[in-house]
Amino acid sequence: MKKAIMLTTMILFVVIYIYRCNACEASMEVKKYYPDKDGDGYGDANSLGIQIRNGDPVPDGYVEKSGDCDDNDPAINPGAKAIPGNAVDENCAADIDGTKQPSQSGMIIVIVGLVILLVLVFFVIRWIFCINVPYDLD
Ligand SMILES: [Ca+2]
Ligand SMILES: [Ca+2]
Repeated sequence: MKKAIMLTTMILFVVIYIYRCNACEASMEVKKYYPDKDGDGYGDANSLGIQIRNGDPVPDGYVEKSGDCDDNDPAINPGAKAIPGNAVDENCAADIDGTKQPSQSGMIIVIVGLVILLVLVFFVIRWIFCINVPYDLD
């Protein structure tokens, strides 16, 4: 009987300990919040944000989402629809009306891909037509 009481006590202790640890970890989790001056639901993209523990009150004017490239205009945010031809980046895509140029590394990858494709096409054509190109012209 004494062993059963001790075992039950130990199990109860472990269950309480695990429950408290999980509750403690949940309250220690933090989220970032960003200032949203224009109230469109997207925080200032240039802000580092503030960290708030789960359950703690979020200050007024702060939101979870970031990425607002113009936090003074509620019509401009990552969720807005792009309007072509007006020279304004409405959806904060850093692409004003499709004028974004591909990056230099992207261009290099495209060029290398084209060279590899041309070499493959050359060998396939050569194989199809059985062209014997003499390598040693002596
Ligand atoms: Ca905003
Ligand atoms: Ca636009």
